[in-house]
Amino acid sequence: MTKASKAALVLLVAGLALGALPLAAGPARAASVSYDLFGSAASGWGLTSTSETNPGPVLSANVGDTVTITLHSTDGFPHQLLIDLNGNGVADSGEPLSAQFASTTTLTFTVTQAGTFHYLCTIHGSAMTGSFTAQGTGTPAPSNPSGSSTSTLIIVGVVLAIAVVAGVSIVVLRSRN
Ligand SMILES: [Cu+2]
Repeated sequence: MTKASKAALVLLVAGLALGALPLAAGPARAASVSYDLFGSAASGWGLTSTSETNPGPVLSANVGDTVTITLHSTDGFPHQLLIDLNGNGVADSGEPLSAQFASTTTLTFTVTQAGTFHYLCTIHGSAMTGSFTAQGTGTPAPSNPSGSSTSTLIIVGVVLAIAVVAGVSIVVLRSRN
């Protein structure tokens, strides 16, 4: 094997690896997780309107996931769901917090840290609690709400692979002269 063809082979393998990387790493992380959560001041939270308990159900997701919780008030009173990431019992900047709802609303957030957190109603406090578990490394995945950045990565990978193949062809052609 000549030096030129060795170099070409290395370039080709590197190019293929780079091209395949985004395909392997891309869409696995950014899953969408949906819950319906029913709440009342007297009974707590439940995944159905007839299964409310306090503490309520354990909700779970992976770091990087987009979580959508559709909230329902089953007693007609206003409630407000807080995912209390720092455990201090009050809503702080950066913590997922729904609008107040006396019928229904939707809370959507991206999971950015691993751990087990309490959720609670900011209005009824300890009468409406539960826990939220986030599995993962604690390193947030790149946010990818529309899927566009995965497509971009795939295109970049394909362009890289084509560029490497073109480069290899030139090297091989030159080495023949
Ligand atoms: Cu409440």
